[in-house]
Amino acid sequence: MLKNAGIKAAVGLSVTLLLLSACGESTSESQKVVSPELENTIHEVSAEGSAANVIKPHQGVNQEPTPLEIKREGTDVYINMTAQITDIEIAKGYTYKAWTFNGETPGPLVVVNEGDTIHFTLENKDPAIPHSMDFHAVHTAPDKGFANVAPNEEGTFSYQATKPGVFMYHCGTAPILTHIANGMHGVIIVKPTEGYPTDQEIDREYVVIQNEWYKYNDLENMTNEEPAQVVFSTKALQEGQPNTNGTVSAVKDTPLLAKVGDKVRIYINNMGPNELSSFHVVGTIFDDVYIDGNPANHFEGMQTVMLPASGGAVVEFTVKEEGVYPFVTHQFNHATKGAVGYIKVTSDGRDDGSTVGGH
Ligand SMILES: [Cu+2]
Repeated sequence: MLKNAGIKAAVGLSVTLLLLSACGESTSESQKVVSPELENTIHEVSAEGSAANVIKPHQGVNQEPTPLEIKREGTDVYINMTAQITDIEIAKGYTYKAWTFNGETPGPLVVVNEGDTIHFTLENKDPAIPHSMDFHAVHTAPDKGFANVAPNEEGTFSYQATKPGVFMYHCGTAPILTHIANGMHGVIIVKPTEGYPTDQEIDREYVVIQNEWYKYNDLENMTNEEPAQVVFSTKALQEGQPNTNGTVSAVKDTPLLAKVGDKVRIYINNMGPNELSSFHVVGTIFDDVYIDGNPANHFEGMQTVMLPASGGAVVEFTVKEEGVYPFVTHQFNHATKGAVGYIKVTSDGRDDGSTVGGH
């Protein structure tokens, strides 16, 4: 259960308010085109412009990524994660001093089984700001189960994952928009006890996550403006799969692979924090879709799946010919800001080394 939550929550709130008032000033933004590919223009907030919005205690801090610790004893799952400040390249040449879980944005993929009890410990390595964890996969009183953990402290919380699905997790510390948009979000998959009715048909499965980036640590911009980048990342579901941050072009530069005839499953989730995703794989129709990843929400024959901010799905489709299949959010203003990935389909399911063309 919870350790010292009341005191930590109170300390956390006051520190947050102090920081809010201390770093509310915005800096001038210079936008430039960083990628001329096709008509895609990706507007970027300059790294110099953002440096002034790095709060003082974070200046010069770049904490090494920390591997996720996850240990199982029967149906008890012990998960240790960190809140930490780590530089993340969000577009080529642009590093964002992200507020992260474990030094990744999105944070590390967590996979548990329906019915598991999660014993979650958050170690807050951030020297200045309280953080917390809000798992959408559990029922709990948020002021207890998702309470703030003060800088340089640990908090431990327990709850059960009773519903299967592809859920978002995020930091729930105020202002939540700042914490999510600065990088504190990720995916927890709760595998259904009975599986999905189509499990036996699946040849490959991947995890894909969409998120937005805004002007660095600027709550006004995050609240009132369009995202500067909208990106896809992939997280390794099995050993050997790519595991990327939310970097423009990450899943184009390292495409997902499949073999002709494969039925591919993607666990997809949209972190937002503000925008919808209209998830579509060019050149395919989804044979089966499980909205939010719950087997009860089974749809067939869908072209595009709408994901609200925080929403997830399991989508399954068959790739019938060799080629490169882009996946996008069909809100193309966002696709042009980076939200395009590739699935490369070859005769043997391996990367044949050919250059992936444009789309
Ligand atoms: Cu946080």
